[in-house]
Amino acid sequence: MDAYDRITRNASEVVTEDEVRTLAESPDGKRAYVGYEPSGVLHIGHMLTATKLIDLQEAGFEVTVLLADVHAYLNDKGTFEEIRQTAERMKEQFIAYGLDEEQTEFVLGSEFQFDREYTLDLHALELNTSMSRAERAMSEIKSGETVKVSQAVYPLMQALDIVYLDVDLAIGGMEQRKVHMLARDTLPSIGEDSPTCLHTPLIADLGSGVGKMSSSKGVTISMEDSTEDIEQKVNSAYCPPTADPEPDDEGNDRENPVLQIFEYHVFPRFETVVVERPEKYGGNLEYDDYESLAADLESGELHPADAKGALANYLDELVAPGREKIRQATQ
Ligand code: NAL
Repeated sequence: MDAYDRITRNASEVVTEDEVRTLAESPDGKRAYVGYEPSGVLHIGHMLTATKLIDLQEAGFEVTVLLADVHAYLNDKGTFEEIRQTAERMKEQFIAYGLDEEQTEFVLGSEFQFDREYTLDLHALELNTSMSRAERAMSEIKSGETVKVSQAVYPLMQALDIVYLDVDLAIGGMEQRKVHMLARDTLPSIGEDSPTCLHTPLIADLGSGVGKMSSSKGVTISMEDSTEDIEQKVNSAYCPPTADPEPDDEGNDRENPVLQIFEYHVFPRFETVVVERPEKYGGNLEYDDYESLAADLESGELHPADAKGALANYLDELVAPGREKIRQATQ
Protein backbone atom coordinates (compact mmCIF):
# COMPACT_ATOMS: atom_id res chain seq x y z
CA MET A 1 0.00 0.00 0.00
CA ASP A 2 1.49 3.40 -0.88
CA ALA A 3 1.59 6.25 1.64
CA TYR A 4 -1.46 8.05 0.26
CA ASP A 5 -3.57 4.89 0.37
CA ARG A 6 -2.48 4.09 3.90
CA ILE A 7 -3.13 7.64 5.11
CA THR A 8 -6.61 7.75 3.57
CA ARG A 9 -7.84 4.16 3.94
CA ASN A 10 -11.23 3.96 5.61
CA ALA A 11 -11.51 7.74 5.76
CA SER A 12 -14.93 9.25 5.03
CA GLU A 13 -13.36 12.38 3.56
CA VAL A 14 -10.13 14.29 3.27
CA VAL A 15 -9.98 18.07 2.85
CA THR A 16 -8.43 18.46 0.41
CA GLU A 17 -7.23 15.46 -1.54
CA ASP A 18 -4.49 17.53 -3.20
CA GLU A 19 -3.20 18.70 0.17
CA VAL A 20 -3.07 15.12 1.49
CA ARG A 21 -1.26 13.97 -1.67
CA THR A 22 1.40 16.59 -1.00
CA LEU A 23 1.78 15.36 2.61
CA ALA A 24 1.98 11.76 1.40
CA GLU A 25 5.00 12.61 -0.78
CA SER A 26 7.15 13.01 2.34
CA PRO A 27 5.26 11.93 5.46
CA ASP A 28 8.38 11.44 7.61
CA GLY A 29 8.32 13.90 10.48
CA LYS A 30 4.94 15.34 9.54
CA ARG A 31 2.59 15.83 12.45
CA ALA A 32 -0.99 14.62 12.77
CA TYR A 33 -3.13 15.49 15.69
CA VAL A 34 -6.40 14.44 17.21
CA GLY A 35 -8.09 15.89 20.27
CA TYR A 36 -10.49 14.30 22.70
CA GLU A 37 -12.50 15.61 25.57
CA PRO A 38 -11.23 13.45 28.45
CA SER A 39 -13.95 11.04 29.48
CA GLY A 40 -12.09 8.52 31.59
CA VAL A 41 -12.92 5.49 29.52
CA LEU A 42 -12.08 4.93 25.89
CA HIS A 43 -15.02 3.80 23.81
CA ILE A 44 -15.22 2.52 20.29
CA GLY A 45 -15.49 6.03 18.85
CA HIS A 46 -12.11 7.02 20.31
CA MET A 47 -10.69 3.73 19.12
CA LEU A 48 -11.67 4.48 15.52
CA THR A 49 -9.59 7.65 15.31
CA ALA A 50 -6.83 5.89 17.30
CA THR A 51 -6.67 3.19 14.60
CA LYS A 52 -6.22 5.94 12.02
CA LEU A 53 -3.38 7.40 14.12
CA ILE A 54 -1.70 3.97 14.07
CA ASP A 55 -1.97 3.99 10.23
CA LEU A 56 -0.35 7.42 10.21
CA GLN A 57 2.45 6.32 12.52
CA GLU A 58 3.12 3.43 10.17
CA ALA A 59 3.30 5.95 7.30
CA GLY A 60 5.95 7.96 9.22
CA PHE A 61 3.85 10.65 10.88
CA GLU A 62 4.41 11.86 14.40
CA VAL A 63 1.19 11.97 16.33
CA THR A 64 -0.06 14.42 18.93
CA VAL A 65 -3.03 13.55 21.09
CA LEU A 66 -4.59 16.57 22.70
CA LEU A 67 -6.37 15.75 25.93
CA ALA A 68 -8.77 18.65 25.63
CA ASP A 69 -9.45 19.36 29.29
CA VAL A 70 -10.48 22.99 28.83
CA HIS A 71 -12.77 22.02 25.96
CA ALA A 72 -14.51 19.40 28.08
CA TYR A 73 -15.00 22.06 30.75
CA LEU A 74 -16.45 24.52 28.21
CA ASN A 75 -18.77 21.75 26.98
CA ASP A 76 -20.19 21.27 30.47
CA LYS A 77 -18.64 17.85 31.16
CA GLY A 78 -17.83 18.39 34.82
CA THR A 79 -15.62 20.35 37.17
CA PHE A 80 -12.14 21.16 35.95
CA GLU A 81 -10.64 18.93 38.66
CA GLU A 82 -12.73 15.91 37.64
CA ILE A 83 -11.81 16.38 34.01
CA ARG A 84 -8.09 16.64 34.77
CA GLN A 85 -8.15 13.38 36.68
CA THR A 86 -9.77 11.45 33.87
CA ALA A 87 -7.27 12.76 31.29
CA GLU A 88 -4.37 10.79 32.76
CA ARG A 89 -6.32 7.53 32.74
CA MET A 90 -7.31 8.08 29.16
CA LYS A 91 -3.69 8.49 28.09
CA GLU A 92 -2.77 5.09 29.50
CA GLN A 93 -5.68 3.47 27.70
CA PHE A 94 -4.58 4.94 24.35
CA ILE A 95 -1.13 3.44 24.76
CA ALA A 96 -2.64 0.11 25.78
CA TYR A 97 -4.76 0.24 22.64
CA GLY A 98 -1.64 0.27 20.48
CA LEU A 99 -0.45 3.85 19.93
CA ASP A 100 3.34 3.86 19.81
CA GLU A 101 4.55 5.46 23.02
CA GLU A 102 7.72 6.83 21.39
CA GLN A 103 5.91 8.37 18.43
CA THR A 104 2.97 9.82 20.35
CA GLU A 105 2.99 13.09 22.20
CA PHE A 106 0.22 13.70 24.71
CA VAL A 107 -0.61 17.32 25.47
CA LEU A 108 -3.12 18.80 27.89
CA GLY A 109 -4.99 21.77 26.45
CA SER A 110 -4.54 23.68 29.69
CA GLU A 111 -0.74 23.58 29.20
CA PHE A 112 -0.91 26.33 26.57
CA GLN A 113 -4.49 27.57 26.32
CA PHE A 114 -4.17 30.08 29.16
CA ASP A 115 -1.15 31.86 27.66
CA ARG A 116 -1.56 35.56 26.94
CA GLU A 117 -0.66 35.21 23.27
CA TYR A 118 -3.15 32.35 22.82
CA THR A 119 -5.89 34.37 24.51
CA LEU A 120 -5.31 37.37 22.27
CA ASP A 121 -5.39 35.19 19.15
CA LEU A 122 -8.60 33.63 20.42
CA HIS A 123 -10.20 37.04 20.84
CA ALA A 124 -9.12 37.93 17.28
CA LEU A 125 -10.90 34.82 16.01
CA GLU A 126 -13.97 35.73 18.08
CA LEU A 127 -14.04 39.11 16.34
CA ASN A 128 -13.95 37.39 12.96
CA THR A 129 -16.67 34.79 13.55
CA SER A 130 -20.43 35.19 13.70
CA MET A 131 -22.33 33.66 16.60
CA SER A 132 -24.46 31.55 14.25
CA ARG A 133 -21.41 30.09 12.50
CA ALA A 134 -19.85 29.06 15.82
CA GLU A 135 -23.15 27.58 16.96
CA ARG A 136 -23.56 25.57 13.76
CA ALA A 137 -20.04 24.19 14.07
CA MET A 138 -21.02 22.68 17.42
CA SER A 139 -24.25 20.99 16.32
CA GLU A 140 -22.79 17.45 16.56
CA ILE A 141 -20.58 18.09 19.58
CA LYS A 142 -22.37 20.21 22.13
CA SER A 143 -23.82 18.67 25.24
CA GLY A 144 -27.23 19.91 26.40
CA GLU A 145 -29.97 21.75 24.54
CA THR A 146 -29.30 25.46 24.87
CA VAL A 147 -26.05 26.80 23.49
CA LYS A 148 -23.87 28.38 26.14
CA VAL A 149 -21.39 31.13 25.28
CA SER A 150 -18.62 28.70 26.28
CA GLN A 151 -19.77 26.37 23.51
CA ALA A 152 -19.36 29.13 20.93
CA VAL A 153 -15.80 29.77 22.12
CA TYR A 154 -15.03 26.04 21.94
CA PRO A 155 -14.70 25.63 18.14
CA LEU A 156 -12.52 28.73 17.89
CA MET A 157 -10.14 27.26 20.46
CA GLN A 158 -10.13 24.01 18.53
CA ALA A 159 -9.14 25.97 15.39
CA LEU A 160 -6.40 27.80 17.27
CA ASP A 161 -5.03 24.59 18.77
CA ILE A 162 -4.34 23.33 15.26
CA VAL A 163 -2.03 26.33 14.84
CA TYR A 164 -0.42 26.12 18.29
CA LEU A 165 0.28 22.39 18.03
CA ASP A 166 1.92 22.93 14.65
CA VAL A 167 -0.21 20.33 12.94
CA ASP A 168 0.09 19.22 9.30
CA LEU A 169 -3.00 16.99 9.34
CA ALA A 170 -6.01 17.30 11.66
CA ILE A 171 -7.88 14.05 12.34
CA GLY A 172 -11.38 13.68 13.70
CA GLY A 173 -14.61 11.79 13.34
CA MET A 174 -17.18 13.14 10.89
CA GLU A 175 -18.86 14.96 13.79
CA GLN A 176 -15.82 17.29 13.87
CA ARG A 177 -16.08 18.34 10.23
CA LYS A 178 -18.00 21.58 10.80
CA VAL A 179 -15.43 22.71 13.36
CA HIS A 180 -12.66 21.92 10.90
CA MET A 181 -14.45 23.81 8.10
CA LEU A 182 -14.78 26.78 10.43
CA ALA A 183 -11.05 26.50 11.13
CA ARG A 184 -10.26 26.42 7.40
CA ASP A 185 -12.39 29.51 6.79
CA THR A 186 -11.39 31.66 9.78
CA LEU A 187 -7.69 30.95 10.42
CA PRO A 188 -6.63 32.98 7.35
CA SER A 189 -8.29 36.01 9.00
CA ILE A 190 -5.50 35.96 11.62
CA GLY A 191 -2.80 35.22 9.06
CA GLU A 192 -2.64 31.42 9.50
CA ASP A 193 -2.97 28.67 6.89
CA SER A 194 -6.10 26.56 6.50
CA PRO A 195 -5.51 23.15 8.05
CA THR A 196 -5.65 19.89 6.07
CA CYS A 197 -8.22 17.52 7.58
CA LEU A 198 -9.11 13.84 7.54
CA HIS A 199 -12.41 12.55 8.90
CA THR A 200 -13.18 9.02 10.01
CA PRO A 201 -16.65 7.47 9.59
CA LEU A 202 -19.25 7.28 12.31
CA ILE A 203 -20.38 3.81 13.31
CA ALA A 204 -24.11 3.21 13.57
CA ASP A 205 -25.79 2.29 16.87
CA LEU A 206 -24.99 -1.35 17.57
CA GLY A 207 -28.50 -2.28 18.64
CA SER A 208 -30.53 -0.66 15.85
CA GLY A 209 -28.17 0.30 13.01
CA VAL A 210 -29.87 3.73 13.09
CA GLY A 211 -28.06 6.96 13.87
CA LYS A 212 -24.55 7.00 15.24
CA MET A 213 -23.10 5.04 18.09
CA SER A 214 -22.43 7.29 21.03
CA SER A 215 -21.35 6.92 24.60
CA SER A 216 -24.40 8.78 25.89
CA LYS A 217 -27.24 6.68 24.43
CA GLY A 218 -27.86 3.35 22.74
CA VAL A 219 -25.37 0.51 22.77
CA THR A 220 -21.63 1.09 22.53
CA ILE A 221 -18.47 -0.82 23.37
CA SER A 222 -15.94 0.57 25.81
CA MET A 223 -12.76 -0.55 27.48
CA GLU A 224 -14.73 -1.13 30.65
CA ASP A 225 -16.67 -3.96 29.03
CA SER A 226 -15.91 -7.49 30.15
CA THR A 227 -15.63 -10.34 27.66
CA GLU A 228 -19.19 -11.30 28.59
CA ASP A 229 -20.47 -7.72 28.11
CA ILE A 230 -18.95 -7.64 24.63
CA GLU A 231 -20.43 -11.03 23.72
CA GLN A 232 -23.84 -10.00 24.94
CA LYS A 233 -23.81 -6.63 23.14
CA VAL A 234 -22.50 -8.05 19.87
CA ASN A 235 -24.87 -11.02 19.94
CA SER A 236 -27.87 -8.71 20.24
CA ALA A 237 -26.56 -6.33 17.55
CA TYR A 238 -28.49 -5.46 14.43
CA CYS A 239 -26.94 -7.55 11.63
CA PRO A 240 -29.04 -8.21 8.54
CA PRO A 241 -27.27 -10.26 5.84
CA THR A 242 -26.34 -7.14 3.85
CA ALA A 243 -24.00 -4.16 4.00
CA ASP A 244 -26.78 -1.93 2.74
CA PRO A 245 -29.96 -2.43 4.82
CA GLU A 246 -33.33 -0.88 4.03
CA PRO A 247 -34.43 2.17 6.06
CA ASP A 248 -36.48 1.38 9.20
CA ASP A 249 -40.28 1.83 9.42
CA GLU A 250 -39.89 5.55 10.13
CA GLY A 251 -37.69 6.05 7.08
CA ASN A 252 -34.43 6.40 9.03
CA ASP A 253 -31.27 5.27 7.25
CA ARG A 254 -29.77 2.10 8.64
CA GLU A 255 -26.28 0.63 8.49
CA ASN A 256 -24.97 -2.78 9.43
CA PRO A 257 -22.89 -1.98 12.54
CA VAL A 258 -21.40 -5.50 12.70
CA LEU A 259 -19.94 -5.11 9.21
CA GLN A 260 -18.84 -1.55 9.97
CA ILE A 261 -16.88 -2.72 13.00
CA PHE A 262 -15.24 -5.47 10.95
CA GLU A 263 -14.30 -2.92 8.30
CA TYR A 264 -13.11 -0.06 10.50
CA HIS A 265 -11.84 -1.77 13.64
CA VAL A 266 -10.94 -5.38 12.94
CA PHE A 267 -9.43 -5.61 9.45
CA PRO A 268 -7.11 -2.60 9.96
CA ARG A 269 -5.62 -4.29 13.04
CA PHE A 270 -5.59 -8.02 12.09
CA GLU A 271 -4.18 -9.44 8.88
CA THR A 272 -6.63 -12.31 8.63
CA VAL A 273 -9.95 -12.87 10.30
CA VAL A 274 -10.93 -16.41 11.21
CA VAL A 275 -14.57 -17.26 11.82
CA GLU A 276 -14.68 -20.43 13.86
CA ARG A 277 -17.38 -22.93 12.94
CA PRO A 278 -17.91 -26.57 13.85
CA GLU A 279 -17.03 -29.04 11.09
CA LYS A 280 -20.68 -30.01 10.66
CA TYR A 281 -21.48 -26.41 9.63
CA GLY A 282 -18.63 -26.30 7.12
CA GLY A 283 -15.64 -25.64 9.37
CA ASN A 284 -13.69 -22.42 9.88
CA LEU A 285 -13.80 -19.54 7.41
CA GLU A 286 -10.79 -17.32 6.80
CA TYR A 287 -10.80 -13.79 5.32
CA ASP A 288 -7.94 -11.57 4.20
CA ASP A 289 -10.08 -8.53 3.57
CA TYR A 290 -13.35 -6.94 4.57
CA GLU A 291 -14.94 -7.23 1.11
CA SER A 292 -14.80 -11.03 1.03
CA LEU A 293 -16.34 -11.28 4.50
CA ALA A 294 -19.14 -8.88 3.53
CA ALA A 295 -19.75 -10.86 0.30
CA ASP A 296 -20.08 -14.12 2.25
CA LEU A 297 -22.55 -12.54 4.67
CA GLU A 298 -24.59 -11.32 1.73
CA SER A 299 -24.56 -14.69 -0.07
CA GLY A 300 -25.51 -16.64 3.05
CA GLU A 301 -22.20 -18.52 3.20
CA LEU A 302 -21.49 -16.72 6.49
CA HIS A 303 -24.33 -16.72 9.00
CA PRO A 304 -24.82 -13.49 11.03
CA ALA A 305 -24.54 -15.47 14.27
CA ASP A 306 -21.11 -16.78 13.27
CA ALA A 307 -20.00 -13.32 12.14
CA LYS A 308 -21.04 -11.95 15.53
CA GLY A 309 -19.17 -14.67 17.39
CA ALA A 310 -15.98 -13.80 15.54
CA LEU A 311 -16.52 -10.06 15.99
CA ALA A 312 -16.91 -10.45 19.75
CA ASN A 313 -13.59 -12.36 19.92
CA TYR A 314 -11.65 -9.76 17.95
CA LEU A 315 -13.18 -6.81 19.79
CA ASP A 316 -12.32 -8.51 23.06
CA GLU A 317 -8.72 -8.84 21.93
CA LEU A 318 -8.59 -5.13 21.01
CA VAL A 319 -10.12 -4.04 24.30
CA ALA A 320 -8.24 -6.44 26.62
CA PRO A 321 -5.01 -4.42 27.17
CA GLY A 322 -6.93 -1.24 28.04
CA ARG A 323 -9.31 -3.17 30.26
CA GLU A 324 -6.29 -4.49 32.14
CA LYS A 325 -5.01 -0.90 32.63
CA ILE A 326 -8.34 0.13 34.08
CA ARG A 327 -8.31 -2.87 36.40
CA GLN A 328 -4.82 -2.02 37.66
CA ALA A 329 -5.76 1.63 38.19
CA THR A 330 -8.82 0.83 40.29
CA GLN A 331 -7.23 -1.81 42.51
C1 NAL B 1 -10.64 18.10 19.64
C2 NAL B 1 -11.39 18.40 20.72
C3 NAL B 1 -11.15 19.55 21.41
C4 NAL B 1 -10.15 20.39 21.03
C5 NAL B 1 -9.38 20.09 19.96
C6 NAL B 1 -8.34 20.92 19.58
C7 NAL B 1 -7.59 20.61 18.52
C8 NAL B 1 -7.85 19.48 17.84
C9 NAL B 1 -8.87 18.64 18.20
C10 NAL B 1 -9.63 18.93 19.27
C11 NAL B 1 -12.43 17.46 21.19
C12 NAL B 1 -13.46 17.20 20.16
C13 NAL B 1 -14.52 16.26 20.73
N1 NAL B 1 -14.09 18.42 19.70
O1 NAL B 1 -15.69 16.40 20.38
O2 NAL B 1 -14.17 15.37 21.49
